[in-house]
Amino acid sequence: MAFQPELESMPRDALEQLQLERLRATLRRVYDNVPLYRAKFDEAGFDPASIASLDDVARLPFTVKDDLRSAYPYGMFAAPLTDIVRVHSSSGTTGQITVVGYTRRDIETWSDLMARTFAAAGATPEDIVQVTYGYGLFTGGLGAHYGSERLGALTIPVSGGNTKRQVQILQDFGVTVLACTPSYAQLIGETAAEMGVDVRELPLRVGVFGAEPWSESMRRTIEEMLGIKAVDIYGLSEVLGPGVATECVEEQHGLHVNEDHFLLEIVDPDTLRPVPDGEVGEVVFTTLTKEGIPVIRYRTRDVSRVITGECACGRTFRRMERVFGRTDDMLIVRGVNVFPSQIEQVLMEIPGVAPHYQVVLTRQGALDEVEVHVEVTPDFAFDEIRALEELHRRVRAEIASALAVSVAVKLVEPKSIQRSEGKAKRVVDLRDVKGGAS
Ligand code: DLL
Repeated sequence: MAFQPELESMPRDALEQLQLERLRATLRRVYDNVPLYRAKFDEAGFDPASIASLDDVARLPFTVKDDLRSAYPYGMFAAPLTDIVRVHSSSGTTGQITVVGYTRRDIETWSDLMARTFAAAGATPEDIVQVTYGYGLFTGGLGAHYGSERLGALTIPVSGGNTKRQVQILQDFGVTVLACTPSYAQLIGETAAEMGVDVRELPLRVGVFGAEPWSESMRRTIEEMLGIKAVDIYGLSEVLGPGVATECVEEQHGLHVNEDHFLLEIVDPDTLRPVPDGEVGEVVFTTLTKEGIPVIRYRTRDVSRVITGECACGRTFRRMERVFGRTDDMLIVRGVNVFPSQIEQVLMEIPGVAPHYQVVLTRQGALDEVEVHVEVTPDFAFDEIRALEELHRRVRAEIASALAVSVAVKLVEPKSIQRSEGKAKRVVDLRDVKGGAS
């Protein structure tokens, strides 16, 4: 079901007309209010009034994370601070944090888009939603919270952490929808099992999972463990927070981008030229209605592609494929590009392998070495050398056959890989640590 069917199923020509009008207004707004954009446009010889069609967007300069860093904290806001009612901050692991601001209207839009997200996942006002994304500067908690309330669902603002209490609430409050990262959903399932609670017996039926890359086979693992439908949701602070794109539960095939609010492009990360639909590249967004901090051609560093063709659910918004990973997380193993999520996809298909792994990078001389640490399931006979050797051989062989490059594999004991209550850390980079991994 759609939350705003008249918008989400708009005819394409009406949608493109709306996008063009909104793009014009956005360009005017940033040119008049944000010195950085005025300077960039002037330098590129771009007159915001000259935009005649959506294709003209290719003439616009890109925006990158460093632009936001250099404008820290409020320098890229396009509305006066008196009109800003909320700020969030991005969860970057390196460098200075970036700050994003929302006007009251931005919060309204965000709430609608997150209500769309929950509705697309199959939630209704009858549902009881446990929001386990972190509340705070991270956009996940409050973003999901406002959307669930906007939909009219009963909303439980638990935030992340205290996993046993999460299970308790899941069990006692009649929760039907769980919103958290896929890796935390796994930990909740595992913890429930240890507590003797079978989540499959509970009323829980839908997971609204995102904020980190996860593979199709991870989805199936989680769906089976929890007895639910798991839906992928995508977004980023610089563009909005969650609510940029979402899968529909009917098809679970690609994430519908809320195109009435965001212009989607996929570009070749080297040439920065837009690639044809269906080709893989870096995802770029231009916001069309944001007031607090509009972004023009923001380079997300996320890698995906457009799924061509119409979706059977009736939404007309184009779909992007689940994000494979970030260009920063892409490994180059003897010349072959590999994303951790591709390794995950292979691992999850192998019996005896638990849904917990880490990719450890070290440097041996001038060469980068990759070792995948793979946890075995608790029922696996870890002390049986033969079984261990056989599993080790199989994991290596399957990765090599799927990715066309072989990597070192280390099987590790159950529970030895650190669990996450938010975004999982799949890549451990020890290349700058003296002596490498021990
Ligand atoms: O993670 C917003 C969010 C919250 C999305 C809750 C979904 C659910 P940031 O902390 O700014 O915002 O991180 C954004 O996370 O550029 C992607 O690299 C990654 N990411 C987010 N959703 C997905 C997803 C939030 N479904 C960054 N699949 C993005 C893969 C995702 N990666």
